[in-house]
Amino acid sequence: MTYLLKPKFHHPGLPKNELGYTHRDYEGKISTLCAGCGHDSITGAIVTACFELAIEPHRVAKISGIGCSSKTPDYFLGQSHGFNSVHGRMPSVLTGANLANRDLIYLGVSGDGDSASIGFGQFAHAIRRGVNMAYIVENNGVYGLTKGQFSATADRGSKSKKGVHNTDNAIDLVAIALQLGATYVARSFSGDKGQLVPLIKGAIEHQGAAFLDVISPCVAFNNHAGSTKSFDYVREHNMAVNRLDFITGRNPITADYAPGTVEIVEQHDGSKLVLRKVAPHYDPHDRVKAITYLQESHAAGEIVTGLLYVDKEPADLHGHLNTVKTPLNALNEKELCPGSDALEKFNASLR
Ligand SMILES: Cc1ncc(C[n+]2csc(CCOP(=O)(O)OP(=O)(O)O)c2C)c(N)n1
Ligand code: SF4
Ligand SMILES: [Mg+2]
Repeated sequence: MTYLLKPKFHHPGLPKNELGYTHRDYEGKISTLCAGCGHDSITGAIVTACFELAIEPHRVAKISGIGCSSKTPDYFLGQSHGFNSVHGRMPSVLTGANLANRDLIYLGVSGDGDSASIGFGQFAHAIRRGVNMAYIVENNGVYGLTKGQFSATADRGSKSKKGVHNTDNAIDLVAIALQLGATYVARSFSGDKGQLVPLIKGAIEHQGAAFLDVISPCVAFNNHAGSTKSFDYVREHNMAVNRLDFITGRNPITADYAPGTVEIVEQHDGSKLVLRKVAPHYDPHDRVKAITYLQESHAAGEIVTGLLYVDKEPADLHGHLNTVKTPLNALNEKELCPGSDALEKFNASLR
């Protein structure tokens, strides 16, 4: 893969977070994506979210598949663990890593081709198992890396750069994630940093399967009239269900909200999501209503963005399997191999 290292010098006056790190400490290599690609804005939002959350970089594992979107982990969190896997296989690699070491923060980065076509089964199973992760799809409606073929999230009737109409129905990954039991489900737009950064922070702090679909226009192959994933189309049809600030258990990031229009959602780990409602009566705690709302908005030609659903008390795969609190990769030989008596007892329990 081509890459360009970023020069290390930076302004000595750059603000630092509570760990003493600057924004620059959360960046990666210089992006080689097309100038103006939505994916670069998502990279910027991830850097800001991790800086503001004061995450220790060595506690993050960023895992991706193949595609322009899956290249982006090279451009953020240069001091974190990273694994660029195979097309559509990010979810299973992430699940395995998470089972081996539950102490890391798992950031799954994928594309719409990666997750809605070749990796659709993998996406579905990681979500339904409740793997503790922030799963981000950078959704441009095309296979950007392989020159702009329609992906499975391209809307029926949308037009390619060459003027071809898409005749297939679209997969809405947000609707599927809701149906499969994800405990944090949101959609955003790469061009809306004010909405995207708090949604990423919420997904990272959420202790369960968090899914975030980010519409991210491909300026090379999908930013023309007729595309439903272009900057202009999304700006015209975007309908935000809430405005969101994020407060960690330790440190208020922002508390600038008008009383009476705000709802504070406390997550399991004590971090708080502050929802500023703009859509009347929208309740982000009701899965069935979220699914209905999504369908109604889609029928009305709107793209709903914001936090659509959050479970305040999520359970994750480790909880379902009742694994020990110590990460499995930290267990010693005696703990992993408790001896022949224990094996005999276990075998007897299966007879
Ligand atoms: C097993 C396999 N099949 C096909 C490919 C070719 N391929 C590489 S990237 C890609 C699609 C990428 O689309 P998407 O995930 O939407 O990412 P984008 O480039 O749009 O960000 C395909 C089909 C591959 N690398 N591996
Ligand atoms: S081809 Fe599209 S998705 Fe890939 S880098 Fe260029 S603009 Fe971004
Ligand atoms: Mg794509």
